[in-house]
Amino acid sequence: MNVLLVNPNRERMPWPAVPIGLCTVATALDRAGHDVELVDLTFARDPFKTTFEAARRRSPDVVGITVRNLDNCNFESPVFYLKEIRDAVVRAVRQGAPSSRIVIGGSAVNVSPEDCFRYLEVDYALVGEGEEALPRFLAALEAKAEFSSESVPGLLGAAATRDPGKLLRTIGPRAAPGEPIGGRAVVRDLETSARSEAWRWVRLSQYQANGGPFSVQTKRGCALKCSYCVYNGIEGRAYRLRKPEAVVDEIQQATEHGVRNVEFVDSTFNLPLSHGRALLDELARRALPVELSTMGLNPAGVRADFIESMKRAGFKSVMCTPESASDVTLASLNKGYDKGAVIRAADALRRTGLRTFWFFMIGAPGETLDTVRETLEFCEEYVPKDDMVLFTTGIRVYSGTPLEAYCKEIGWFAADDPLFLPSWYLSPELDFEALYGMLVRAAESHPNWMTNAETVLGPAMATVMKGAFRMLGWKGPFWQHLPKLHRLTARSRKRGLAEHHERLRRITDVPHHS
Ligand code: B12
Ligand code: SF4
Repeated sequence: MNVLLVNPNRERMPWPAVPIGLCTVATALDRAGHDVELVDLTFARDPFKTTFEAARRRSPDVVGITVRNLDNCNFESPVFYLKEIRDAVVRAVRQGAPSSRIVIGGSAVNVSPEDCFRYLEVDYALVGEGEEALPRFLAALEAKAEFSSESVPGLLGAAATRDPGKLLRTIGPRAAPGEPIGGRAVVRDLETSARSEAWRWVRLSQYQANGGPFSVQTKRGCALKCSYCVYNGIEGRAYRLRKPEAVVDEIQQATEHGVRNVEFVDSTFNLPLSHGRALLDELARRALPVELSTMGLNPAGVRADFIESMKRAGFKSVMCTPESASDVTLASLNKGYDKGAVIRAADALRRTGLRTFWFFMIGAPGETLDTVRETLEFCEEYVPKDDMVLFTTGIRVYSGTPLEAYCKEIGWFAADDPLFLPSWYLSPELDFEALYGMLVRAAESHPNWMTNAETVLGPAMATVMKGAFRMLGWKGPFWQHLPKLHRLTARSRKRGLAEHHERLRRITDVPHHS
Protein backbone atom coordinates (compact mmCIF):
# COMPACT_ATOMS: atom_id res chain seq x y z
CA MET A 1 0.00 0.00 0.00
CA ASN A 2 0.94 3.61 -0.47
CA VAL A 3 1.67 5.04 2.98
CA LEU A 4 2.56 8.52 4.16
CA LEU A 5 3.88 8.88 7.71
CA VAL A 6 4.00 12.29 9.39
CA ASN A 7 5.96 13.51 12.39
CA PRO A 8 4.26 16.73 13.56
CA ASN A 9 6.36 17.25 16.71
CA ARG A 10 7.92 20.71 16.44
CA GLU A 11 9.05 21.07 20.05
CA ARG A 12 12.76 21.87 20.21
CA MET A 13 13.17 22.06 23.97
CA PRO A 14 15.18 20.71 25.55
CA TRP A 15 16.19 19.45 22.09
CA PRO A 16 14.35 18.09 19.06
CA ALA A 17 13.51 14.41 19.57
CA VAL A 18 14.29 12.09 16.67
CA PRO A 19 10.93 10.35 16.07
CA ILE A 20 12.31 6.85 16.59
CA GLY A 21 8.82 5.39 17.22
CA LEU A 22 7.57 6.56 13.82
CA CYS A 23 10.86 5.55 12.14
CA THR A 24 10.51 2.06 13.65
CA VAL A 25 7.00 1.83 12.25
CA ALA A 26 8.32 3.03 8.85
CA THR A 27 11.01 0.33 8.80
CA ALA A 28 8.43 -2.31 9.72
CA LEU A 29 6.06 -1.21 6.94
CA ASP A 30 8.90 -1.13 4.44
CA ARG A 31 9.88 -4.68 5.47
CA ALA A 32 6.29 -5.75 4.92
CA GLY A 33 6.53 -4.51 1.32
CA HIS A 34 4.64 -1.21 1.57
CA ASP A 35 5.68 1.94 -0.24
CA VAL A 36 6.51 4.38 2.57
CA GLU A 37 7.43 8.06 2.75
CA LEU A 38 8.03 9.90 6.03
CA VAL A 39 7.41 13.65 6.22
CA ASP A 40 9.21 15.22 9.16
CA LEU A 41 7.70 18.57 10.17
CA THR A 42 10.11 19.26 13.03
CA PHE A 43 12.06 21.83 11.03
CA ALA A 44 9.45 22.61 8.35
CA ARG A 45 8.66 26.31 7.79
CA ASP A 46 4.98 25.78 7.10
CA PRO A 47 3.64 22.47 8.45
CA PHE A 48 0.25 22.83 6.75
CA LYS A 49 1.76 23.48 3.32
CA THR A 50 4.36 20.70 3.63
CA THR A 51 1.74 18.18 4.70
CA PHE A 52 -0.83 19.31 2.15
CA GLU A 53 1.67 19.09 -0.70
CA ALA A 54 2.93 15.64 0.32
CA ALA A 55 -0.63 14.34 0.68
CA ARG A 56 -1.72 15.76 -2.69
CA ARG A 57 1.39 14.55 -4.53
CA ARG A 58 1.22 11.07 -3.10
CA SER A 59 -2.50 10.50 -2.54
CA PRO A 60 -1.73 7.75 -0.03
CA ASP A 61 -4.05 4.91 0.95
CA VAL A 62 -3.13 5.45 4.58
CA VAL A 63 -1.59 8.36 6.49
CA GLY A 64 0.01 7.49 9.85
CA ILE A 65 0.62 10.38 12.24
CA THR A 66 2.72 10.05 15.35
CA VAL A 67 1.54 12.07 18.36
CA ARG A 68 4.26 12.27 20.98
CA ASN A 69 3.46 15.04 23.43
CA LEU A 70 0.03 16.16 24.60
CA ASP A 71 1.54 19.21 26.25
CA ASN A 72 4.87 20.49 27.50
CA CYS A 73 4.32 19.43 31.13
CA ASN A 74 4.98 22.98 32.23
CA PHE A 75 2.71 24.23 35.00
CA GLU A 76 3.74 27.88 34.69
CA SER A 77 3.59 28.09 30.88
CA PRO A 78 1.53 25.19 29.56
CA VAL A 79 1.52 24.56 25.82
CA PHE A 80 -1.04 22.14 24.40
CA TYR A 81 0.23 20.72 21.09
CA LEU A 82 -2.76 18.90 19.67
CA LYS A 83 -4.57 21.92 18.26
CA GLU A 84 -1.72 22.59 15.85
CA ILE A 85 -1.61 18.92 14.88
CA ARG A 86 -5.32 18.90 14.11
CA ASP A 87 -5.38 22.20 12.26
CA ALA A 88 -2.09 22.02 10.41
CA VAL A 89 -1.67 18.30 9.80
CA VAL A 90 -4.94 16.36 9.96
CA ARG A 91 -6.81 19.08 8.04
CA ALA A 92 -4.02 19.38 5.49
CA VAL A 93 -4.29 15.65 4.80
CA ARG A 94 -8.08 15.88 4.52
CA GLN A 95 -7.72 18.64 1.95
CA GLY A 96 -4.77 17.20 0.05
CA ALA A 97 -5.90 13.57 -0.07
CA PRO A 98 -9.59 13.36 0.91
CA SER A 99 -9.84 9.60 0.41
CA SER A 100 -6.83 8.68 2.59
CA ARG A 101 -7.50 7.03 5.90
CA ILE A 102 -5.74 8.53 8.87
CA VAL A 103 -4.39 6.49 11.77
CA ILE A 104 -2.64 7.95 14.80
CA GLY A 105 -0.25 6.36 17.28
CA GLY A 106 2.50 7.41 19.67
CA SER A 107 2.98 8.12 23.36
CA ALA A 108 0.24 10.79 23.64
CA VAL A 109 -2.23 8.35 22.10
CA ASN A 110 -1.05 5.73 24.57
CA VAL A 111 -1.67 8.12 27.45
CA SER A 112 -5.11 9.41 26.36
CA PRO A 113 -6.33 7.19 23.52
CA GLU A 114 -9.95 8.16 23.17
CA ASP A 115 -9.44 11.87 23.71
CA CYS A 116 -6.64 12.06 21.13
CA PHE A 117 -8.76 10.09 18.71
CA ARG A 118 -11.79 12.35 19.09
CA TYR A 119 -9.93 15.64 19.34
CA LEU A 120 -7.84 15.01 16.25
CA GLU A 121 -10.85 13.88 14.19
CA VAL A 122 -9.04 10.92 12.62
CA ASP A 123 -10.30 7.56 11.39
CA TYR A 124 -8.31 5.24 13.64
CA ALA A 125 -6.05 5.20 16.62
CA LEU A 126 -3.63 2.38 17.24
CA VAL A 127 -2.96 2.09 20.95
CA GLY A 128 0.34 0.55 22.01
CA GLU A 129 3.36 -0.41 19.95
CA GLY A 130 2.97 0.06 16.23
CA GLU A 131 5.75 -1.92 14.56
CA GLU A 132 3.80 -5.16 14.35
CA ALA A 133 0.24 -3.87 14.66
CA LEU A 134 0.35 -1.28 11.85
CA PRO A 135 1.47 -3.80 9.18
CA ARG A 136 -1.37 -6.03 10.39
CA PHE A 137 -3.80 -3.13 10.09
CA LEU A 138 -2.68 -2.49 6.50
CA ALA A 139 -2.91 -6.20 5.67
CA ALA A 140 -6.48 -6.27 6.99
CA LEU A 141 -7.35 -3.11 5.03
CA GLU A 142 -5.87 -4.54 1.85
CA ALA A 143 -7.75 -7.79 2.28
CA LYS A 144 -10.91 -5.84 3.16
CA ALA A 145 -11.08 -8.17 6.15
CA GLU A 146 -13.01 -7.49 9.31
CA PHE A 147 -10.98 -5.93 12.06
CA SER A 148 -10.90 -7.69 15.37
CA SER A 149 -8.79 -7.29 18.45
CA GLU A 150 -6.93 -10.45 17.35
CA SER A 151 -6.25 -9.33 13.79
CA VAL A 152 -5.26 -5.78 14.75
CA PRO A 153 -4.50 -5.43 18.44
CA GLY A 154 -4.93 -1.96 19.92
CA LEU A 155 -7.15 -0.54 17.19
CA LEU A 156 -9.84 2.04 17.91
CA GLY A 157 -12.20 3.10 15.14
CA ALA A 158 -15.18 5.38 14.74
CA ALA A 159 -18.53 5.17 13.11
CA ALA A 160 -17.18 7.82 10.75
CA THR A 161 -14.80 5.38 9.12
CA ARG A 162 -15.41 4.44 5.53
CA ASP A 163 -14.24 0.89 6.02
CA PRO A 164 -16.37 -2.19 5.85
CA GLY A 165 -16.15 -4.50 8.80
CA LYS A 166 -16.81 -4.42 12.45
CA LEU A 167 -16.08 -1.22 14.32
CA LEU A 168 -14.20 -1.47 17.52
CA ARG A 169 -15.80 0.54 20.27
CA THR A 170 -14.11 2.13 23.18
CA ILE A 171 -15.70 0.22 26.00
CA GLY A 172 -14.78 -1.96 28.90
CA PRO A 173 -12.83 -1.40 32.07
CA ARG A 174 -10.22 1.18 31.35
CA ALA A 175 -6.77 2.12 32.43
CA ALA A 176 -7.29 5.21 30.31
CA PRO A 177 -10.41 6.34 28.47
CA GLY A 178 -10.41 4.41 25.21
CA GLU A 179 -8.51 1.33 26.32
CA PRO A 180 -9.09 -1.07 23.40
CA ILE A 181 -11.26 -4.03 24.30
CA GLY A 182 -8.65 -6.63 23.42
CA GLY A 183 -5.78 -4.68 25.03
CA ARG A 184 -2.91 -2.74 23.54
CA ALA A 185 -0.55 -3.77 20.79
CA VAL A 186 2.60 -5.20 22.38
CA VAL A 187 5.77 -6.42 20.69
CA ARG A 188 6.85 -9.66 22.33
CA ASP A 189 10.26 -10.10 20.75
CA LEU A 190 12.38 -6.97 20.56
CA GLU A 191 15.22 -8.94 18.94
CA THR A 192 13.40 -9.66 15.71
CA SER A 193 11.10 -6.62 15.54
CA ALA A 194 12.06 -3.63 13.39
CA ARG A 195 14.56 -0.99 14.57
CA SER A 196 14.26 2.71 13.83
CA GLU A 197 17.04 2.94 11.19
CA ALA A 198 16.28 6.63 11.59
CA TRP A 199 19.00 7.67 9.10
CA ARG A 200 16.77 6.30 6.34
CA TRP A 201 13.74 8.40 7.30
CA VAL A 202 14.79 11.75 8.75
CA ARG A 203 17.73 14.13 8.31
CA LEU A 204 19.75 13.31 11.39
CA SER A 205 22.17 16.15 10.60
CA GLN A 206 19.38 18.68 11.29
CA TYR A 207 18.74 17.11 14.67
CA GLN A 208 22.45 17.04 15.42
CA ALA A 209 22.78 20.73 14.51
CA ASN A 210 20.03 21.50 17.04
CA GLY A 211 21.52 19.37 19.79
CA GLY A 212 19.27 16.35 19.18
CA PRO A 213 21.18 13.08 19.64
CA PHE A 214 20.38 9.74 17.99
CA SER A 215 18.10 7.80 20.37
CA VAL A 216 18.24 4.13 21.24
CA GLN A 217 16.16 1.92 23.52
CA THR A 218 17.86 -0.95 25.32
CA LYS A 219 14.63 -2.36 26.72
CA ARG A 220 10.98 -1.57 27.30
CA GLY A 221 9.06 -1.54 30.55
CA CYS A 222 9.50 -0.36 34.11
CA ALA A 223 8.60 -2.45 37.15
CA LEU A 224 8.45 0.45 39.61
CA LYS A 225 5.28 2.18 40.66
CA CYS A 226 5.90 5.90 41.03
CA SER A 227 2.56 7.51 41.77
CA TYR A 228 2.48 10.02 38.89
CA CYS A 229 4.12 8.01 36.15
CA VAL A 230 2.61 6.82 32.87
CA TYR A 231 5.73 5.15 31.53
CA ASN A 232 4.75 1.71 32.68
CA GLY A 233 1.28 2.34 31.28
CA ILE A 234 2.98 2.98 27.92
CA GLU A 235 5.64 0.27 28.00
CA GLY A 236 4.25 -2.19 30.56
CA ARG A 237 5.58 -3.30 33.93
CA ALA A 238 7.45 -6.35 32.67
CA TYR A 239 10.95 -5.72 31.37
CA ARG A 240 11.56 -6.73 27.79
CA LEU A 241 15.32 -6.61 27.49
CA ARG A 242 17.33 -6.36 24.30
CA LYS A 243 20.60 -8.26 24.02
CA PRO A 244 23.46 -5.84 24.75
CA GLU A 245 25.24 -6.99 21.56
CA ALA A 246 22.18 -6.07 19.47
CA VAL A 247 21.95 -2.62 21.09
CA VAL A 248 25.62 -1.94 20.39
CA ASP A 249 25.25 -3.28 16.82
CA GLU A 250 22.49 -0.70 16.32
CA ILE A 251 24.77 2.07 17.60
CA GLN A 252 27.60 0.87 15.39
CA GLN A 253 25.30 0.97 12.38
CA ALA A 254 24.30 4.52 13.32
CA THR A 255 27.97 5.59 13.46
CA GLU A 256 28.30 4.41 9.87
CA HIS A 257 25.72 7.09 9.07
CA GLY A 258 27.63 9.86 10.80
CA VAL A 259 26.08 9.60 14.26
CA ARG A 260 28.45 10.76 17.03
CA ASN A 261 26.03 11.45 19.91
CA VAL A 262 23.73 8.78 21.26
CA GLU A 263 21.13 9.07 23.98
CA PHE A 264 19.45 6.10 25.64
CA VAL A 265 15.73 6.69 25.99
CA ASP A 266 14.69 3.84 28.27
CA SER A 267 12.20 4.70 31.00
CA THR A 268 14.97 3.90 33.49
CA PHE A 269 18.43 3.28 32.12
CA ASN A 270 19.99 1.47 35.06
CA LEU A 271 17.21 -0.93 36.03
CA PRO A 272 17.45 -3.87 36.04
CA LEU A 273 21.03 -3.30 37.15
CA SER A 274 22.35 -6.59 35.73
CA HIS A 275 21.16 -5.64 32.24
CA GLY A 276 22.68 -2.16 32.61
CA ARG A 277 26.00 -3.71 33.64
CA ALA A 278 26.04 -6.16 30.72
CA LEU A 279 25.32 -3.33 28.30
CA LEU A 280 28.10 -1.15 29.77
CA ASP A 281 30.58 -4.03 29.44
CA GLU A 282 29.65 -4.53 25.80
CA LEU A 283 29.91 -0.80 25.08
CA ALA A 284 33.35 -0.66 26.69
CA ARG A 285 34.50 -3.74 24.76
CA ARG A 286 33.43 -2.29 21.41
CA ALA A 287 34.70 1.26 22.09
CA LEU A 288 32.68 2.95 19.35
CA PRO A 289 33.48 6.56 18.37
CA VAL A 290 30.40 8.03 20.09
CA GLU A 291 29.58 10.21 23.09
CA LEU A 292 26.88 8.59 25.17
CA SER A 293 24.29 10.06 27.43
CA THR A 294 21.08 8.88 29.01
CA MET A 295 17.92 10.18 30.57
CA GLY A 296 16.26 8.31 33.42
CA LEU A 297 19.16 7.41 35.69
CA ASN A 298 17.28 6.20 38.75
CA PRO A 299 19.16 6.76 42.03
CA ALA A 300 18.06 3.32 43.26
CA GLY A 301 21.09 1.09 43.26
CA VAL A 302 23.46 3.63 41.67
CA ARG A 303 26.90 2.83 43.04
CA ALA A 304 30.36 4.13 42.24
CA ASP A 305 31.29 0.99 40.27
CA PHE A 306 28.25 1.41 38.00
CA ILE A 307 29.09 5.04 37.29
CA GLU A 308 32.74 4.11 36.69
CA SER A 309 31.54 1.54 34.15
CA MET A 310 29.39 4.19 32.49
CA LYS A 311 32.44 6.40 32.10
CA ARG A 312 34.49 3.53 30.68
CA ALA A 313 31.67 2.74 28.28
CA GLY A 314 31.81 6.25 26.77
CA PHE A 315 29.23 8.22 28.76
CA LYS A 316 29.96 11.92 28.92
CA SER A 317 26.80 12.99 30.74
CA VAL A 318 23.63 11.69 32.38
CA MET A 319 20.22 12.96 33.40
CA CYS A 320 19.41 11.86 36.92
CA THR A 321 15.82 12.02 38.14
CA PRO A 322 15.55 11.74 41.95
CA GLU A 323 12.52 14.12 41.92
CA SER A 324 13.11 14.99 45.59
CA ALA A 325 15.68 14.71 48.35
CA SER A 326 13.13 14.60 51.15
CA ASP A 327 12.07 11.26 52.56
CA VAL A 328 8.52 12.57 53.05
CA THR A 329 8.14 13.54 49.40
CA LEU A 330 9.93 10.46 48.06
CA ALA A 331 7.52 8.25 50.02
CA SER A 332 4.53 10.26 48.80
CA LEU A 333 5.69 9.82 45.19
CA ASN A 334 6.27 6.11 45.89
CA LYS A 335 9.72 6.36 44.36
CA GLY A 336 10.95 3.18 46.03
CA TYR A 337 14.17 4.71 47.43
CA ASP A 338 15.05 7.14 50.17
CA LYS A 339 17.20 10.22 50.58
CA GLY A 340 20.18 8.00 51.44
CA ALA A 341 20.03 6.51 47.92
CA VAL A 342 19.96 9.98 46.37
CA ILE A 343 23.03 10.97 48.40
CA ARG A 344 24.87 7.78 47.41
CA ALA A 345 24.08 8.39 43.73
CA ALA A 346 25.28 12.01 44.04
CA ASP A 347 28.50 10.90 45.71
CA ALA A 348 29.16 8.34 43.00
CA LEU A 349 28.48 10.83 40.21
CA ARG A 350 30.62 13.50 41.80
CA ARG A 351 33.54 11.14 42.33
CA THR A 352 33.56 10.04 38.70
CA GLY A 353 33.03 13.57 37.39
CA LEU A 354 30.27 12.52 35.01
CA ARG A 355 28.37 15.71 34.10
CA THR A 356 24.85 15.43 35.45
CA PHE A 357 21.54 17.16 34.83
CA TRP A 358 19.43 16.75 37.99
CA PHE A 359 15.64 16.82 37.93
CA PHE A 360 13.43 17.64 40.91
CA MET A 361 9.66 17.83 40.93
CA ILE A 362 7.95 20.01 43.53
CA GLY A 363 4.41 19.65 44.81
CA ALA A 364 3.65 16.01 45.69
CA PRO A 365 0.93 15.35 48.24
CA GLY A 366 2.39 16.31 51.61
CA GLU A 367 5.10 18.58 50.17
CA THR A 368 5.71 21.64 52.34
CA LEU A 369 8.17 24.51 52.24
CA ASP A 370 10.30 22.48 54.66
CA THR A 371 10.53 19.47 52.34
CA VAL A 372 11.35 21.78 49.41
CA ARG A 373 14.05 23.41 51.53
CA GLU A 374 15.47 19.96 52.25
CA THR A 375 15.79 19.32 48.51
CA LEU A 376 17.49 22.68 47.97
CA GLU A 377 19.89 21.92 50.83
CA PHE A 378 20.73 18.60 49.21
CA CYS A 379 21.57 20.40 45.95
CA GLU A 380 23.72 22.92 47.82
CA GLU A 381 25.70 20.18 49.49
CA TYR A 382 25.99 17.49 46.85
CA VAL A 383 25.58 18.97 43.36
CA PRO A 384 28.79 20.32 41.80
CA LYS A 385 28.66 23.88 40.47
CA ASP A 386 28.97 22.78 36.85
CA ASP A 387 26.12 20.30 37.01
CA MET A 388 22.64 21.57 36.14
CA VAL A 389 19.56 21.33 38.35
CA LEU A 390 15.98 21.82 37.19
CA PHE A 391 13.13 22.35 39.63
CA THR A 392 9.71 21.83 38.12
CA THR A 393 6.69 22.94 40.09
CA GLY A 394 3.39 21.10 39.88
CA ILE A 395 2.79 17.52 38.86
CA ARG A 396 1.04 16.80 35.58
CA VAL A 397 -1.65 14.28 36.50
CA TYR A 398 -2.30 11.61 33.89
CA SER A 399 -5.10 9.22 33.45
CA GLY A 400 -4.46 5.69 34.72
CA THR A 401 -1.95 6.70 37.44
CA PRO A 402 -2.24 6.23 41.22
CA LEU A 403 -2.04 10.03 41.49
CA GLU A 404 -5.20 10.29 39.38
CA ALA A 405 -6.97 7.94 41.79
CA TYR A 406 -5.76 9.99 44.77
CA CYS A 407 -6.80 13.31 43.22
CA LYS A 408 -10.25 12.01 42.33
CA GLU A 409 -10.71 10.51 45.77
CA ILE A 410 -10.07 13.85 47.45
CA GLY A 411 -12.19 15.68 44.88
CA TRP A 412 -9.29 17.55 43.26
CA PHE A 413 -10.68 16.54 39.86
CA ALA A 414 -14.18 15.39 39.02
CA ALA A 415 -14.50 11.62 38.71
CA ASP A 416 -15.10 11.81 34.94
CA ASP A 417 -12.31 14.30 34.17
CA PRO A 418 -10.19 12.65 31.44
CA LEU A 419 -7.13 14.81 32.37
CA PHE A 420 -6.49 15.32 28.69
CA LEU A 421 -5.89 19.07 28.88
CA PRO A 422 -2.92 20.09 31.06
CA SER A 423 -4.08 19.14 34.58
CA TRP A 424 -2.00 19.65 37.70
CA TYR A 425 -1.62 18.68 41.28
CA LEU A 426 0.28 20.92 43.67
CA SER A 427 0.35 20.30 47.38
CA PRO A 428 -2.09 22.75 49.01
CA GLU A 429 0.39 23.04 51.86
CA LEU A 430 2.63 25.14 49.61
CA ASP A 431 2.08 28.87 49.64
CA PHE A 432 2.66 30.11 46.07
CA GLU A 433 4.20 33.42 47.03
CA ALA A 434 6.62 31.82 49.49
CA LEU A 435 7.46 28.91 47.18
CA TYR A 436 8.22 31.00 44.12
CA GLY A 437 10.12 33.50 46.26
CA MET A 438 12.29 30.67 47.54
CA LEU A 439 12.87 29.17 44.07
CA VAL A 440 13.62 32.46 42.34
CA ARG A 441 16.10 33.47 45.05
CA ALA A 442 17.71 30.03 44.79
CA ALA A 443 18.05 30.36 41.00
CA GLU A 444 19.44 33.91 41.32
CA SER A 445 22.22 32.80 43.60
CA HIS A 446 23.05 29.61 41.66
CA PRO A 447 23.96 29.86 37.96
CA ASN A 448 23.40 26.10 37.69
CA TRP A 449 19.89 26.00 39.20
CA MET A 450 16.83 26.64 37.07
CA THR A 451 13.09 26.78 37.53
CA ASN A 452 10.78 25.40 34.88
CA ALA A 453 9.54 28.92 34.17
CA GLU A 454 12.90 29.65 32.52
CA THR A 455 12.83 26.68 30.17
CA VAL A 456 10.14 27.72 27.70
CA LEU A 457 11.82 28.97 24.54
CA GLY A 458 10.24 29.25 21.13
CA PRO A 459 11.77 27.23 18.24
CA ALA A 460 13.57 30.28 16.83
CA MET A 461 15.11 31.24 20.17
CA ALA A 462 16.14 27.64 20.86
CA THR A 463 17.91 27.50 17.50
CA VAL A 464 19.65 30.85 18.05
CA MET A 465 20.90 29.78 21.48
CA LYS A 466 22.22 26.43 20.28
CA GLY A 467 23.75 28.08 17.19
CA ALA A 468 25.58 30.53 19.46
CA PHE A 469 26.93 27.64 21.54
CA ARG A 470 28.24 25.98 18.40
CA MET A 471 29.90 29.19 17.24
CA LEU A 472 31.61 29.49 20.61
CA GLY A 473 32.88 25.93 20.11
CA TRP A 474 30.83 24.68 23.09
CA LYS A 475 30.21 21.01 22.39
CA GLY A 476 28.04 18.27 23.95
CA PRO A 477 24.51 18.55 25.39
CA PHE A 478 23.55 22.24 25.51
CA TRP A 479 22.52 22.12 29.19
CA GLN A 480 26.16 21.59 30.15
CA HIS A 481 26.86 25.14 29.05
CA LEU A 482 24.03 26.80 30.94
CA PRO A 483 25.97 27.41 34.18
CA LYS A 484 28.69 29.13 32.10
CA LEU A 485 26.09 31.11 30.16
CA HIS A 486 24.28 32.14 33.34
CA ARG A 487 27.54 33.32 34.89
CA LEU A 488 28.34 35.37 31.81
CA THR A 489 24.86 36.87 31.67
CA ALA A 490 24.23 37.16 35.43
CA ARG A 491 22.70 40.66 35.18
CA SER A 492 20.25 39.96 32.42
CA ARG A 493 19.36 36.63 33.96
CA LYS A 494 18.54 38.42 37.19
CA ARG A 495 16.23 40.76 35.26
CA GLY A 496 14.65 37.78 33.49
CA LEU A 497 14.10 36.00 36.78
CA ALA A 498 12.51 39.12 38.26
CA GLU A 499 10.11 39.18 35.30
CA HIS A 500 9.34 35.50 35.79
CA HIS A 501 8.76 36.17 39.45
CA GLU A 502 6.26 38.93 38.66
CA ARG A 503 4.40 36.53 36.37
CA LEU A 504 4.57 33.71 38.89
CA ARG A 505 3.20 35.98 41.59
CA ARG A 506 0.01 36.17 39.55
CA ILE A 507 -0.46 32.40 39.80
CA THR A 508 -2.72 31.97 42.75
CA ASP A 509 -4.43 28.72 41.98
CA VAL A 510 -3.89 25.36 40.31
CA PRO A 511 -6.11 25.17 37.24
CA HIS A 512 -8.59 22.30 37.39
CA HIS A 513 -10.35 21.33 34.22
CA SER A 514 -13.31 19.61 35.78
C1 B12 B 1 13.19 9.72 26.28
C2 B12 B 1 12.09 10.71 26.53
C3 B12 B 1 12.41 12.07 26.49
C4 B12 B 1 13.79 12.58 26.15
C5 B12 B 1 13.91 12.59 24.61
C6 B12 B 1 15.29 12.31 24.16
C7 B12 B 1 15.37 11.90 22.73
N1 B12 B 1 16.59 11.91 22.27
O1 B12 B 1 14.40 11.56 22.08
C8 B12 B 1 13.75 14.01 26.76
C9 B12 B 1 14.18 13.94 28.21
C10 B12 B 1 14.60 15.05 26.06
C11 B12 B 1 12.25 14.28 26.70
C12 B12 B 1 11.70 15.52 26.61
C13 B12 B 1 10.34 15.76 26.57
N2 B12 B 1 9.37 14.89 26.84
CO1 B12 B 1 9.69 12.97 26.96
N3 B12 B 1 9.83 11.12 27.05
C14 B12 B 1 10.78 10.26 26.80
C15 B12 B 1 10.31 8.79 26.98
C16 B12 B 1 10.89 8.24 28.27
C17 B12 B 1 10.67 7.84 25.85
C18 B12 B 1 10.28 8.30 24.45
C19 B12 B 1 10.84 7.32 23.43
O2 B12 B 1 11.79 7.63 22.74
N4 B12 B 1 10.26 6.13 23.33
C20 B12 B 1 10.68 5.07 22.42
C21 B12 B 1 9.82 4.99 21.14
C22 B12 B 1 10.23 3.80 20.30
O3 B12 B 1 8.48 4.81 21.55
P1 B12 B 1 7.27 5.67 20.98
O4 B12 B 1 7.71 6.95 20.43
O5 B12 B 1 6.20 5.68 21.99
O6 B12 B 1 6.78 4.79 19.71
C23 B12 B 1 6.09 3.56 19.79
C24 B12 B 1 4.57 3.69 19.93
O7 B12 B 1 4.15 4.86 20.58
C25 B12 B 1 4.03 3.53 18.53
N5 B12 B 1 3.98 4.67 17.63
C26 B12 B 1 4.72 5.79 17.61
N6 B12 B 1 4.37 6.56 16.56
C27 B12 B 1 3.39 5.92 15.91
C28 B12 B 1 2.65 6.28 14.77
C29 B12 B 1 1.65 5.43 14.31
C30 B12 B 1 0.88 5.82 13.09
C31 B12 B 1 1.38 4.21 14.99
C32 B12 B 1 0.31 3.33 14.51
C33 B12 B 1 2.12 3.85 16.12
C34 B12 B 1 3.12 4.71 16.56
O8 B12 B 1 4.93 2.58 17.98
C35 B12 B 1 6.27 2.92 18.41
C36 B12 B 1 7.12 1.68 18.45
O9 B12 B 1 6.63 0.76 19.37
C37 B12 B 1 8.75 9.00 27.07
C38 B12 B 1 8.06 8.06 28.06
C39 B12 B 1 7.90 6.69 27.50
N7 B12 B 1 8.34 5.71 28.21
O10 B12 B 1 7.41 6.54 26.40
C40 B12 B 1 8.60 10.46 27.51
C41 B12 B 1 7.42 11.28 26.98
C42 B12 B 1 7.19 10.93 25.52
N8 B12 B 1 7.84 12.68 27.09
C43 B12 B 1 6.88 13.47 27.37
C44 B12 B 1 7.00 14.89 27.43
C45 B12 B 1 5.77 15.67 27.87
C46 B12 B 1 8.19 15.54 27.09
C47 B12 B 1 8.41 17.05 26.99
C48 B12 B 1 7.33 17.83 26.24
C49 B12 B 1 8.52 17.75 28.31
C50 B12 B 1 9.15 17.11 29.43
N9 B12 B 1 8.82 17.65 30.54
O11 B12 B 1 9.95 16.22 29.39
C51 B12 B 1 9.78 17.12 26.26
C52 B12 B 1 9.56 17.28 24.75
C53 B12 B 1 10.79 16.98 23.93
C54 B12 B 1 10.52 17.02 22.44
N10 B12 B 1 11.43 17.62 21.71
O12 B12 B 1 9.50 16.56 21.98
C55 B12 B 1 5.58 12.71 27.61
C56 B12 B 1 4.58 12.83 26.40
C57 B12 B 1 3.12 12.66 26.71
C58 B12 B 1 2.57 13.87 27.29
N11 B12 B 1 2.48 13.85 28.56
O13 B12 B 1 2.29 14.85 26.69
C59 B12 B 1 6.10 11.28 27.85
C60 B12 B 1 5.14 10.16 27.51
C61 B12 B 1 6.49 11.21 29.35
C62 B12 B 1 5.49 11.77 30.31
N12 B12 B 1 5.87 12.80 30.97
O14 B12 B 1 4.43 11.32 30.45
N13 B12 B 1 11.55 13.12 26.70
S1 SF4 C 1 11.15 4.61 37.84
FE1 SF4 C 1 10.73 6.16 36.27
S2 SF4 C 1 9.69 5.05 34.64
FE2 SF4 C 1 9.63 3.73 36.44
S3 SF4 C 1 7.65 4.14 37.41
FE3 SF4 C 1 9.17 5.50 38.37
S4 SF4 C 1 9.12 7.43 37.17
FE4 SF4 C 1 8.11 5.82 35.99
